[in-house]
Amino acid sequence: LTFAQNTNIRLNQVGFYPNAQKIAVWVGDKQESFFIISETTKDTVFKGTLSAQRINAISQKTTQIADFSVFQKVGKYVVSIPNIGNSYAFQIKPNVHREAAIASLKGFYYQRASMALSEKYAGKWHREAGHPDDKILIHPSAATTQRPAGTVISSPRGWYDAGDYNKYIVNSGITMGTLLSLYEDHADFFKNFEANIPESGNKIPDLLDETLWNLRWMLTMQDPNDGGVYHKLTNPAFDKMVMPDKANNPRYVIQKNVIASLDFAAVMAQASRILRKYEKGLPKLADSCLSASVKAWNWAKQNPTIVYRQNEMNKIFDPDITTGGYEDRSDADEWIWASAELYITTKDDSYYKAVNLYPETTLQLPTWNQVRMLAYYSLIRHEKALTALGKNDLSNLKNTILSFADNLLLNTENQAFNTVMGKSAKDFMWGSSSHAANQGIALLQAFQISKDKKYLVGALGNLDYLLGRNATGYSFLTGFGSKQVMFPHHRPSEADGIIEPIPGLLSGGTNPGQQDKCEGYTTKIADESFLDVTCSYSTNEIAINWNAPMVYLAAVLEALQR
Ligand code: 9MR
Repeated sequence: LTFAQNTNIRLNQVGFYPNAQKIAVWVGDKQESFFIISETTKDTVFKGTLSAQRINAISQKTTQIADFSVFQKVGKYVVSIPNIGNSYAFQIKPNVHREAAIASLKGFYYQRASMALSEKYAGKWHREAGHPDDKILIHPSAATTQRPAGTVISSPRGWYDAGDYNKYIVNSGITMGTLLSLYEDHADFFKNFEANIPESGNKIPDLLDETLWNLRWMLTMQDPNDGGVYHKLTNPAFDKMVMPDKANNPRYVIQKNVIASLDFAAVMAQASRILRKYEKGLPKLADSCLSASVKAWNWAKQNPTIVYRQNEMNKIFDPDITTGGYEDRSDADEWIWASAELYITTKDDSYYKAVNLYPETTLQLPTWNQVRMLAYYSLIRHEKALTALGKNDLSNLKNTILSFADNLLLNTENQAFNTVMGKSAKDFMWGSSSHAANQGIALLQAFQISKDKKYLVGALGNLDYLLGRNATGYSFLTGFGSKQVMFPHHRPSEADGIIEPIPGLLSGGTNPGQQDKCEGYTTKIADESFLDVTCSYSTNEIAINWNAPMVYLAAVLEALQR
């Protein structure tokens, strides 16, 4: 224990469940053995042999695995490698990720527009209300006879998308779908899961209370005259790095389009069936969601070619809009998602038959522009409640998800960090942390289908990745771990004058694209390209569609592993 800390021993810096896999990774020259040493007594409590060396397929660096899974005693420890040094301290205990799960849900509360965050809930990060959004202008791209350009509408609430203060329907789609699916998959677990938000203690689980803040905003984004849904509510250009209440530029709702409308339709259909059980406390909301969903679906059917192309739009309409584009090239997956959710909720076969739900195209992990798997997760989850038509396809569909998950697990035991994440450079893109978390969700879905523990092990490994067992050595969840992200690209965290960033936010993570062109990158190696500076929006921003799978992964592992 007299050794110095060596940050090249990589592990989940929060800790491990007593009866689960426990792995640390040594990045460096060949070593022989390792020890687990108690932080409190300084006693050596476990001795192990490091694995054979592995070569990182991306960086060619060598690693060795320290597997101490068989050591199960609750406590606080370090991994020690003779002549090398000690790891950061970590815990072994039940519920070891409960705080991270709660904090990542609480992260959404900190993103709330249109309300003050009081000290009671926000602690030292309390702040003034920003963006009342009760006087929003109809942008010329969204003008109709009933709502000509310049018409003022009210569109309050919702979450800020990310480090910026705009609110985007497409990205709200996958975010809400992920959180609502988390609820549907583990409703019982959320009976006892409070995040100290203003609604805590009411009769609705905090997970749903939090999503309601965004759901109510989304409902205002539908044009009541025709059912089409606006792409986003935004300033013309990104705000400076100021607090929300200091960002007072005029805001607009922008062009209705088919992808925003279908994402909206999917979310509203799913929300409707969930909120049906809470009708007493939320009168008529389930009905409103369902009729909003159907209207959006019908608008999409009537306007299937209207897509969002920001540059094209700017050639025609003023003012120019330069904030996040969320321009999706393909709508096939949004049709699949909306039809599946409407079918599940209404049991009306015509939605099931309306689109080709099972195209031959390769299945891809969910992301804001790829939502097909969300449909499949929902269909499988609701198997028992489906009509005969849908039930018929279910065994094939389950096999599809299982083989997708098997493919994720393939060769994990040879990967440099023994994680599903990071087998190839393709895993590292803008928002790669959410890719790791979404891989985790796919594995957890496979576990739900098969009850085969290997999927659980894979999912937990990706949580370990996010909390430190990775090539950067960072824990990507603000407020958690020993080597924390301190300077996320996040306006409130930058502008509030408080040293610690707002906690419970998932940094986008490693991305060799380096699109921000900030100074300070030391490498272009795909699994190492990360910069903890505010400037680096392409590696170190935060976003709601990244936090949602983080909540899912941490909460479900808590539900299953404890
Ligand atoms: O997450 C989005 C990523 O996939 C895109 O490559 C990137 C550039 O278009 O935009 C990301 O989304 C950003 C959005 O456009 C605006 N708010 C912040 C989002 C996260 O960086």
